[in-house]
Amino acid sequence: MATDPTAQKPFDRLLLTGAAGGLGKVLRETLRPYAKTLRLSDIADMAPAGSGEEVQICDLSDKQAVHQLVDGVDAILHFGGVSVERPFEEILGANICGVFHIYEAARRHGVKRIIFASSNHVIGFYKQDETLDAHSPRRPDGYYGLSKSYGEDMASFYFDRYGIETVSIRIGSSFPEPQNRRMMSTWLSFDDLTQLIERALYTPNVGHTVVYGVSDNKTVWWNNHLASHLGFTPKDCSEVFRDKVEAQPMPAADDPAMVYQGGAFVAAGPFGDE
Ligand code: NAI
Ligand code: 15L
Repeated sequence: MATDPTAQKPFDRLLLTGAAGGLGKVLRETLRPYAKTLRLSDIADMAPAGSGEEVQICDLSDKQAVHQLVDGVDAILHFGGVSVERPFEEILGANICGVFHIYEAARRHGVKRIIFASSNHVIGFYKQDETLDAHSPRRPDGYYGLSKSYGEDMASFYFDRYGIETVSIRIGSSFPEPQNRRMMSTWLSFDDLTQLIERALYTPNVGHTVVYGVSDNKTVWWNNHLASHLGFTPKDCSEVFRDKVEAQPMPAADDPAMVYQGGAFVAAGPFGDE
């Protein structure tokens, strides 16, 4: 049973990075009940601050700027960064230096809880007929997946060393609806994402918990038994979109989108050979 967010607000000020992005725009609306103040940040422009909001432009690769950004917040939802496969140099500043800056700033400013937007691409090289849990060895499918894997290790280290707790959400595909056959398995509705974030914020003693962010789809590749303490019970299911998705041409059986959990990401790159 989801906690009534209006009954208690455990956090005065929540920081959301990546607030100008696809998920950030959604969470800007749905996270409103969970804090007195939402601090919204991105490198890109955002809509001006409304009631109960603060807007702060910040490049995650800028250590000093991130330290200023984190000053005064109680918990962080780290959704900012490069969200697709790109050359390593682009991933390095935003995702790898960026996640380090966020954790160091959290340590210095006494932040005790982080929700990290990890990705299914930390395990993207598994085949679609395999079922994984949070202890399955990671098999990143590119520099982007590697950066999320590094972020999870950063979370683990900062818990062991400094007691900063993190829920790393390995988000599947969080869009208004599944866009292809693969996403029939990986889809995470916005409502289920919001519920999962609520559980990640409210559940005590999470240590470093890894949870797969996926809706209650008919066929899923990920088992969340190791994150059962969160009490995440997804409500939505991709089946309602099946006819629409299956009206698309069928890809070849050996297309990465049909073979690997990470889909087309496994075949992106190499970059910089030209
Ligand atoms: P998005 O690309 O729409 O949003 C990411 C935001 O990060 C953008 O607004 C961008 O301007 C910002 N950003 C990029 N570089 C930055 C930098 N150096 N400093 C500050 N901000 C920077 O991605 P989306 O779909 O909203 O995803 C949000 C997060 O969730 C990302 O971390 C992504 O990796 C993760 N995720 C999303 C999934 C999805 O299905 N939407 C699946 C798995 C993970
Ligand atoms: C991700 O990690 C990306 O951020 C998102 O744009 C989707 O491509 C998603 O994974 C996916 O695997 O569908």
